[in-house]
Amino acid sequence: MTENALRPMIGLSPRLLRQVPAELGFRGKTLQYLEQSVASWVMSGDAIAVMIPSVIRDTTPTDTTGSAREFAARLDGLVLQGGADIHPSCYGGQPMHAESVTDVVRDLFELELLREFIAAGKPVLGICRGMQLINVLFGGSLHQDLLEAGAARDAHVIAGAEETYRHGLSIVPGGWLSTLYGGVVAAQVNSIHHQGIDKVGDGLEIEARSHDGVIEAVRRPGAGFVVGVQWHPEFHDHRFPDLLPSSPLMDAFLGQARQSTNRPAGR
Ligand SMILES: [Mn+2]
Repeated sequence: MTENALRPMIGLSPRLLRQVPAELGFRGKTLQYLEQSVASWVMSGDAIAVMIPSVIRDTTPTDTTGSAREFAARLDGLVLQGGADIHPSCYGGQPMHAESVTDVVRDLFELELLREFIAAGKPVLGICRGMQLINVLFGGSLHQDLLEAGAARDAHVIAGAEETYRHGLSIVPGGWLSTLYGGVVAAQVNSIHHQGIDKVGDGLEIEARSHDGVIEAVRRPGAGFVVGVQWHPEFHDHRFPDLLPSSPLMDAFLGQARQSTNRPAGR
């Protein structure tokens, strides 16, 4: 890098908190927030991270395309955090669980961001719900509940053990992910989800599955960087040395992001 080179600036889409605890003092307001592990993970890779506020108010899209396009033009990559279930209407399904926590406003905003960052040739990385959203963007569908659908043998989330729950991962031999990890084909990953990919999106390739067959990583092959992982690499830190290291994945993502930062300062 030249001495003028800028570190990549990575956009993180927010989680939305609509029922704010009274003690926080935001009566009737919606909060947009980051879970700090994901920002720490991005910034551990010699990048800076910013949150991209949702520009959709309530359920009315407000100039989403223009704003999302400008974020995509100015930032060097996009990371989608985990969070609430994706509303089934996004993939042509009917909600099977009225009690499910969904937020279609966030769904629409993140789909728009994904579309614009991919169109701009900027790398995108989806974590958990973010992987599922990449799948939906490319026309795929989801199991609304893995166990209920018979798509998993074991639960992929254990209440109260979120960060410490893990399962086996089978990485496709010879695939992009396995190559990234020096040929590794078996690992352990943190798992916190009850939904998962059903129909794989058009043009996406499966890079890894859980021990019981659930799709845990997808990637769009070819130029660019469109990758989603069902596990939480941001929680795979020094506390859990037995889990798949998270830095090769971030390094690969930021390697792509740096290609868009190789321009003079003051752009
Ligand atoms: Mn899992």
